[in-house]
Amino acid sequence: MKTIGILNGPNLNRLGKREPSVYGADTLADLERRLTGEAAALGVKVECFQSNHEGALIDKLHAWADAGVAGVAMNPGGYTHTSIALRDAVSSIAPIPVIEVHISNVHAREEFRHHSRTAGACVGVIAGLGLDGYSLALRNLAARK
Ligand code: DHK
Repeated sequence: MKTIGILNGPNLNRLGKREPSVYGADTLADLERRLTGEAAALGVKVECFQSNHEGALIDKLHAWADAGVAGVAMNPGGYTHTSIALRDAVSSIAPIPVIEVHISNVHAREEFRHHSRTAGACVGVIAGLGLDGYSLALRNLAARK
């Protein structure tokens, strides 16, 4: 059975409490439960990981690649806009597909959120669709050969 990684970066452990008007009322546990159920229906498995630390996110991408994950849905949080190292980590696990997910529409927010350093290494980007973005990424990754 295929495994899809769900990677969440800094401050996403605060989902449900953090600016609910931007990020919604569901918690990270709610999201991970939802994706686990959806994965079962798609005939795949998800492995979920969240960290507030850049290096831990990079280490997890490497570990998932070595373990043979079929793809990764990744919300790098604020590292989206700053991290060359995380982008390089995505490139380092090619050709494993990584889809970048943002809960909010980053393009409708502050200027500094308009540019992603990581997106160019990803196969696609979903932004502004709330937690549905993760479900759509999961469905796309599950359907890939
Ligand atoms: C999440 C964050 O933590 C922000 O730093 C990004 C992203 C947007 C999101 O919409 O999920 O700018």
